[in-house]
Amino acid sequence: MIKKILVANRGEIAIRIIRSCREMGIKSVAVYSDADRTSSHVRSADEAYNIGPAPSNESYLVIDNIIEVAKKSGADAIHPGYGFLSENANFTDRCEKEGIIFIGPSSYAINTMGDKITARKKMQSANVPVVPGTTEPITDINKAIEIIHQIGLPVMIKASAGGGGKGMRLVTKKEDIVSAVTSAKSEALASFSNDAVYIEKYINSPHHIEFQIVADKHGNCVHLFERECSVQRRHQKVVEETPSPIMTAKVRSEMGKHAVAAAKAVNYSGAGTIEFIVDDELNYYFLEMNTRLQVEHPITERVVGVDLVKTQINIANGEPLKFKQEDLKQNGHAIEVRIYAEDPDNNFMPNPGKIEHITEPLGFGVRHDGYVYAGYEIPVHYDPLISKLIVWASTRSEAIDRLKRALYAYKITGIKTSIPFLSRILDVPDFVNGKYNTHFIQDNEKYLKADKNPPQRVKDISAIAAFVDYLNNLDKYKEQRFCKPQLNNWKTFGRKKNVTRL
Ligand code: MV4
Repeated sequence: MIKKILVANRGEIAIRIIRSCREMGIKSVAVYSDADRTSSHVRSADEAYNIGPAPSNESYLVIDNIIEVAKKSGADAIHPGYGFLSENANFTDRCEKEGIIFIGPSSYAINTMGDKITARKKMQSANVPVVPGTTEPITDINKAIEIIHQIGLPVMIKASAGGGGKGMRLVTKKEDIVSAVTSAKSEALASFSNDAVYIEKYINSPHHIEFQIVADKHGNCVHLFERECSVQRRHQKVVEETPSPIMTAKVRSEMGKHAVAAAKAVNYSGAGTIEFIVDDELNYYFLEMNTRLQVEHPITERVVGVDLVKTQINIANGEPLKFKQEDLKQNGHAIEVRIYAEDPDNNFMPNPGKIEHITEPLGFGVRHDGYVYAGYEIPVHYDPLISKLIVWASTRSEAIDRLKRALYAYKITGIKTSIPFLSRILDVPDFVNGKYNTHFIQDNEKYLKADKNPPQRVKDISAIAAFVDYLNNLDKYKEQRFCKPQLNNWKTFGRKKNVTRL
């Protein structure tokens, strides 16, 4: 039985995992880089250890350092969260070698799904629909041209080691085939040290719909329905919701069965996600499998009523799933938005810096998974995700109203955030009507741009508000100008290395 878990991650997801540990009576161990001494995941765990300098390849990605802390602290298991080492099969193998439970799938499942060509072959043999295309790496350009003639243009050239849009080329004209294959191969080699590429028919304006699955080590596997993730910007998800506004009961049930078949084909255990691209006629094709807990897992938790982190831990303990497929139902509607420290009105430039003030939204149907606090300085070294706002309501329309209300109440000063952009999305007619695909953001630019010239009355009110704030906080303003900034206790405390029991 797992008694102590090392959380090999930072920020909001580390806190999310620690919460489930505490509810299960499991001790938690946080790790932190030099840049993260003041991050609140350090405080929420039972113990915390420094694992190196700020850059993640010197801290959160260093397998030796994490294993060393696991041993020193006596952790019997490691939860990798998402990103960092979560889909690194070497890390999984190393944990096994050291007798530490890796809370996730086998290295075989990670490797098979991580290589897209191998995954496509596996899916074909399990009768899971894949996008028409090749299941062998392109070695001969003339053969590639021949295949493209059979499939028909347009096609996508994709890196086998890729995913999330890297090493991908769209080919619309015959003349471009050779250069697209050549450049995709060299980009794949540079990014992944693997130049294998394959061909897929291009699916125009697809939806990104993914299915959550969980599988235990006794051969039981169920799906927890879909998440609609088509609102994306540069392959970054912005809004996720469940149920998908375009789904029908029949297609949902078929896709769910295929998602389970996909997981079973690699003997999967743990929580995972099967990504599909779906066209307007609801034809769907396996795209890739994410062999980790995902950022957007809370919407599934809310609608299905299952704690996915607890489920992962129970599976790692060797327990059978506590529910069968027929026990699971979708209840109501959940939407998540990702709040980033970035300036939506300046090309989404990352905007790390010090949070002056934060008021988190509360109330019925609102969940806020974050990690920042007033006075906290967001490090430049990591993903600029500040938090995730998740709302639930019995209908989609009420969920949208609730999310608007929560975003209205959410106040962060000191840095720019994506909050205003997210609010604008919720007013776009195509979003309100649930009629959107992966082109949503580019198709709705005119609705999503900030009004550069607010009405005079808004400027007047802002000026008055700023002046009233000044009058009410004369002391603070003086202090800012003439005093040294107050020493932050957490910074002082965090300066000691290998602090236990923070
Ligand atoms: C595609 C596609 C159209 N046809 N494959 C982008 C990220 C990577 N996971 C796969 N991606 C796509 N693959 C074929 N055959 C369109 C995309 C795509 C996309 C997919 C999901 C969500 C957002 C997207 C944005 C642009 C392109």
